[in-house]
Amino acid sequence: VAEAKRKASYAAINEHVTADTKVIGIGSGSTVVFCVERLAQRMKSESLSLQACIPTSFQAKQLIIEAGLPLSELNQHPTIDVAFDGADEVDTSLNCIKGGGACQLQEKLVASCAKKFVIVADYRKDSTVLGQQWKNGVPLEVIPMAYVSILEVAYGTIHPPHYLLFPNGAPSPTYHYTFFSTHFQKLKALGGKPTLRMATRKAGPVVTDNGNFVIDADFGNIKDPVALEKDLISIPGIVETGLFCNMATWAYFGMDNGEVKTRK
Ligand code: DER
Repeated sequence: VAEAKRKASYAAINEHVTADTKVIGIGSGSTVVFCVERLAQRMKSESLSLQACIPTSFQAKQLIIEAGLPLSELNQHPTIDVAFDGADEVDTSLNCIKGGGACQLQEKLVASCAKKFVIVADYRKDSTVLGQQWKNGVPLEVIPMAYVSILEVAYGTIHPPHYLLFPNGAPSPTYHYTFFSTHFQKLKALGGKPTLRMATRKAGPVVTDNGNFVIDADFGNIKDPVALEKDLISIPGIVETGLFCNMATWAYFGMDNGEVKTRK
C-alpha cells in the first residue's frame, strides 16, 4: 500500500507543480508524506519558484520543516496555487470523506483557499459511493462544550417534558413540533450511531490541533453528501465536517498493480 501511495503522490506532484508554482498547501496523513518527499526531490534537482508551503496540522508543519521546504502560514498566503491532501474515501464525483487523522478543519480551510485541490490516495479509498469502504463514519469536529448535546439529541435520549407526553408516555405531536422542529430535520441525519473518538495513547478523547473533539457519525452509504454536509454543518457546536464536497479537482489513486488511476 505504501508503494501505491508513493506512486499516486509522485504522479500528482509531477503533474501539478510547475516551474511557476509559488504556494502549495500540504495536507495531513500518511499519503501526503510522499508528496513532500517528491517536492523536496524536485526542489533539489530543479529551479522551482516555490515560495511557501502552507500546513494543515502540526504533522504537516513538521513534514515541511524536516524536508527543508519553505514553511509559511495561510495568513501570509491566503491564495494557494495548489493543495495536495489524502482522503479516507473518494466517490465518483470527487466528494471525499476526510478526517481519519482528525485534521479536517485546517485541511478544508486550506483546500478552500487553493485554486486546485488534488487528492492522493491508494486504491482502498477509491469508491463509487461514500460509505462503501470507509466504515469509521464521517468525522465531525465539535467544540468540547457541545459533544454531549449533539450525541444525546442525536440518540433522542433527551426526555421531553411531561406536558408534551400522552398519558401512556408516548411523545405527543406537539413534542416533535416544539422540541425537535428546530433541530429535528438537522439531527435526524445523525441517527447513525455517532461516537466520541477516544485517544489510544492518551487518556480521554482525541483533541484536535484546534483544541476540539471529534465525533464519528456512521451514515452507511451516503448518496447525497452535499445535502448531508449542509445538515451537519448547520448544527450548533459542529465546527467542521469531514465531508469535502465539490472541492477536489483531481484524484490520483495508486493501484495494487503498480499503476496510477486518475479521476477529475
Ligand atoms: O485526516 C485526514 O483528513 C487525512 O488526510 C486522511 O483523510 C487520509 O489519511 P491517509 O493518507 O493516512 O490515508
